[in-house]
Amino acid sequence: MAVHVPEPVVMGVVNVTPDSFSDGGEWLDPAAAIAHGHALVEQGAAILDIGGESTRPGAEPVSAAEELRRVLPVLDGLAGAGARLSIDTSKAAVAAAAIDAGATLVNDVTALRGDAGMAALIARRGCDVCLMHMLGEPRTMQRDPRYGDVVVDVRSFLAERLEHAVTQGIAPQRVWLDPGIGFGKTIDHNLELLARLDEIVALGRPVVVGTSRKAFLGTITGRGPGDRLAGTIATNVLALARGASVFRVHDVAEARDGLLVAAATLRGRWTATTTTSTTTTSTTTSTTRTRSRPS
Ligand code: HH2
Repeated sequence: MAVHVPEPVVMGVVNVTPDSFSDGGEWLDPAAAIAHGHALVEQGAAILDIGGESTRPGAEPVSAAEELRRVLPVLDGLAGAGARLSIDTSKAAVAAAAIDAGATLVNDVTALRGDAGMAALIARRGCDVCLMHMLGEPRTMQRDPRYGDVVVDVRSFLAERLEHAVTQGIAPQRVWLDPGIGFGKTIDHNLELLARLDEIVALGRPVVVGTSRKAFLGTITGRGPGDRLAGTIATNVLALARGASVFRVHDVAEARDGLLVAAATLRGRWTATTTTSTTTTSTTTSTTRTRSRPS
């Protein structure tokens, strides 16, 4: 399996919600969410994914007004923080206000199926969009999900959504794809998707992976949401090796380190990082070295 190993991009999660599955309520206060976003940028997040509605299994939907009330002050506070801003929403009204506030990526877990106005908005505003696979909807999605071949089914769904986006006027190079780990999937479905992620990467668009702290990691390791970092990094490294390029994580510093070392190993090329403080702040030197390979 010869797969191109992309430069890993870390997307840090900023959940401005009372009920997210792993950090619900921690960043509901706008000042706390803004400080958290800045900390994630310091740790190496190139993108901040800001969301005001939980999509955990069983979550109840929230109104656009409430979502906006949660995310807008946080977007304002993080504009100019040094990372791209992504809005995690399936509502066009929320996406439109977020774009006005500086977001350049719309992370739509419904893949343009949740709001009839979303595709036209993204086409008009010329921003990037992440289209994610989900079977059903968050309230019911974990009730006995079934597929023929999960990878084939998810891949054809994403191919169809990519085509739909393009027919709605969204430039194909603006579209990122995500298999939707944990969204209407059993543990076996998640593991099969990760093991055969190269088949999704073959669609030719950047692939986003969101395994961070998810339940299947807890099922395998016996650990609660706050103790699933090692499992998260293992899945991110495996996904990188299969060609994924964007990693949506809660624990940015550790994921970034794991991905940098994995990418250097897989590519035989590395860049030295000089640590300039005792915490997580660092600057990267420009020297890149290539490992000599035995002929
Ligand atoms: N996972 C979650 C939310 N948004 N977006 C993409 N593209 N991919 C994902 O895997 C994904 C996502 C769920 O994680 P989290 O935001 O931590 O939880 P909650 O939905 O409960 O807020």
